[in-house]
Amino acid sequence: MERTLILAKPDALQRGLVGEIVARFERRGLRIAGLKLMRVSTALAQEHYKEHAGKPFFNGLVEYITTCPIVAMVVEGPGAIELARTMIGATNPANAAPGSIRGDLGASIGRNLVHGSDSTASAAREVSLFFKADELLGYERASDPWIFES
Ligand code: DAT
Ligand code: MG
Repeated sequence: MERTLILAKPDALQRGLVGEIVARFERRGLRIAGLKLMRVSTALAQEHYKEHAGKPFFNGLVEYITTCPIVAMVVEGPGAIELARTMIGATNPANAAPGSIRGDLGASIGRNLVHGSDSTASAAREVSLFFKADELLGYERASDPWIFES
């Protein structure tokens, strides 16, 4: 079982695509463990994207992610980190496979709609940056209609 951080970024909210994005993860069979509308502070944006500090696009990236609320979500399931990355598609929508979120809905690398953690270590780090432990909820196994066997 893995958990990964998904962000519907400001362009997803501006374009009214949050429902579409959440629905894709639900339909694929990943479970929502946390979900909230929030503003990203400059400090949180810089920490979240710190691997990119110093790159030419860093300041624009931080500025953009802080301009408008985002929807932050934690989804869980077996292999959730890689599965979510595949569903999101390549960073540049021009290279993203049709059927992926960026490949179906995105057109620009700076407005590529969604973030997904890229490794076990980054998922753990990013989930804890965006969610407190008590904001992440489990499910009752006995009445669980989830598609994966336990
Ligand atoms: P990903 O979001 O696929 O994990 P990343 O971690 O390499 O991609 O970069 C984080 C974000 O930074 C990415 O979603 C969009 C932006 N970005 C990356 N490379 C860029 C570039 N060359 N020009 C503009 N924005 C870029
Ligand atoms: Mg990344």
